[in-house]
Amino acid sequence: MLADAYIAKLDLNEDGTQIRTGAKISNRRYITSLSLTPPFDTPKLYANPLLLALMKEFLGRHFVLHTMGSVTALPGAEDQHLHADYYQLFEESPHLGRALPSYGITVGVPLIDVDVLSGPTKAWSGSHRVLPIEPTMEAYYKSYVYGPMGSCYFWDYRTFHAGGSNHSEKIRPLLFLAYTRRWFCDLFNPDGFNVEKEEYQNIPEEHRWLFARFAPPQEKANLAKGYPFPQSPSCDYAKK
Ligand SMILES: O=C(O)CCC(=O)C(=O)O
Repeated sequence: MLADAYIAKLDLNEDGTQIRTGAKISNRRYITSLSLTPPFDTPKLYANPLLLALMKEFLGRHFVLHTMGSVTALPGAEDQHLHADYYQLFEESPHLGRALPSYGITVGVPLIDVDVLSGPTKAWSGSHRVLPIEPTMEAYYKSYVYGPMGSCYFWDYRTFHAGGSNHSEKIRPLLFLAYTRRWFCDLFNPDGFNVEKEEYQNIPEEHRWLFARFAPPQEKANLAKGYPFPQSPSCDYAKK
């Protein structure tokens, strides 16, 4: 259902070579923002219990859904440029950056069955821990990540990766959900994810903490108290 709704939403030009509503990010590859409207407003997608448990392991208990969108690789899309989703924190202190745990994780959900030829994502394992980065990437193990429709794979915001070429005749949509520690904010992120007042009101109460940055001011304080994960004894400020 998500896949059909997404493909229907794509505004392709007449010869299918461009998507009018998305921003071009590389040859025949477009990023499209998604709003929290049906069918993308389901907790089954953004609040999958297994996924949230994993995110808590990586990000601690105070995390939020930072953004949600999709990257579409049209047939014939070429390899995307190498990039990370955000920088190392404290670049001026490389020894510190290398030691820091994750502050953001991007989760990719293929909306068709993707294999190694139809637009996998290439990721360079361990590159999130290296500063300065080795530009040829030869020092890191390259993986091709892909999976059947509805599966998911994820990477650290600092991991170098790139969308792989699409040699198939099908459009390859990859939905993404990015979870970050709640203090993180990327002011220059072009994905434009936003939750309108009405959409926020439609989020079931038990999941609103994930969207805390869109909450009305009076609700923010309560959300901070109501994080669903057990509190560590050394960190009880959220109770106050
Ligand atoms: O298309 C992909 O597989 C990955 C895209 C990506 O990493 C990005 O646009 O930031």
